[in-house]
Amino acid sequence: MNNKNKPPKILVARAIFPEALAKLEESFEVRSNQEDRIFTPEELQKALSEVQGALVAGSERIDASALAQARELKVVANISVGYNNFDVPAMTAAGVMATNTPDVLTDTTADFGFALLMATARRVTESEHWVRAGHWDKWSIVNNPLGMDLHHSTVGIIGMGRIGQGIAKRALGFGMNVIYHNRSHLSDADEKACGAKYASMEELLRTADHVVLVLPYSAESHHTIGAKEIALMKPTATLINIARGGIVDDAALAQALQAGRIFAAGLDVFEGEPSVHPELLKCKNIVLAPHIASATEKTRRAMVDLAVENLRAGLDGKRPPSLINSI
Ligand code: 8YV
Repeated sequence: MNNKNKPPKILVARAIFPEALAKLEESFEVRSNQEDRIFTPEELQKALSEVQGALVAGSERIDASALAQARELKVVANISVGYNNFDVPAMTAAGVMATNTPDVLTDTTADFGFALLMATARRVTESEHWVRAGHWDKWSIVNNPLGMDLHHSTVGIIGMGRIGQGIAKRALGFGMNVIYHNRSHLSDADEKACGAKYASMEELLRTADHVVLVLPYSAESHHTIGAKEIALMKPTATLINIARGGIVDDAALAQALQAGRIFAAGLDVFEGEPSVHPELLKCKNIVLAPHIASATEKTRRAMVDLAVENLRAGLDGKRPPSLINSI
C-alpha cells in the first residue's frame, strides 16, 4: 500500500463515547486514550508528532512546544467552545487548523449557569448539608438557611456572547432586571431580545444583586474579579463563575466569602483546576461544581460529533465548520 492509500493517523487525546471512537476507527488509524490519563507535555508533543489530526479537550495545551515535532499535523479539534488551551498564533505559524465547538452547548451551559445561580442564592447545597447533619429538628421561621431572591432582583452578566444572552433570556422569565457588560454593545435588536441594558463594569458591580461571569479567558480577562472589584459589590450579592478559572482571583474571593464581604459564590471553574484553592473549600457560603456546565449526555455527544466533523473536514482539505484561524 502506498502512503496515499493509507488512512490518516489521528490522536484522540481524551476518552470519548465508544461509538464515536468506533466510527473514527472505520476511516482513520487511531491512537486513543480511553484510559483517560492526561498526557504530560512531553507525551503530548510525541503523540502529535505521529499524527495528521487530533481531537483534544481543555486539558491539552497546544502551543509552539507541543507542536515542535508535529511535521504532518493539519488540524487540532477542541471538544470545547473555549479555546484558551490553544496558542492560536503558534498553531497558525505551524500551519495547523484550530477548531472549537460553538452553538451546540449554548443552551445546556446557560441552563447550568442558572442552576448554579439558583443553588447559590437559595443555599441549596448548604441546606442539604444541614439536613444530612440532622439539624432539621432545629427548624424555625428564622433558623433556616435563608437565601436571596432571584425574582425582581438585578442580574449583571459580564460577557454577553451566546451563553450570556441565553442566561439573560432565562432571567427575563424570572422577572429579573438584566444588565450586562461586554467588550462591545449588543445590537438594539439583541438587547431587546434579552431585555438587557449595557452598564459600565463599575456600575454593574455596584448595582447587581447577582453577578454572572461568562466571558472568555485571555491575558486581558485574567483576574477580572479581584479584591478591588469584590469591594464594589453589594454585601448581599452573589458571584457566579461559569467562564474559566483565572477570571476570578480565587484567593481574594475566599477571603471575601470568609469575611462575609459578599453573600455567596457559585463556581464551576477554578484557577489551577482540578485543584481547588484550599481556602475556598473552607467556605460554607459557596456552591462548588467540577466544570460541568456543558455536561449533559446529549450535549457532550453533540460536542464530540462537531469536533469530529471539524477534524474530518480539515483532513479532507475542506474548511472545517468551526475553524478559528485562517490557514
Ligand atoms: C468543556 C467548556 O467541558 O466548552 C467549554 O468551553 O468549558 C466545557 O464545555 C471543557 O472545556 C472540556 O474541554
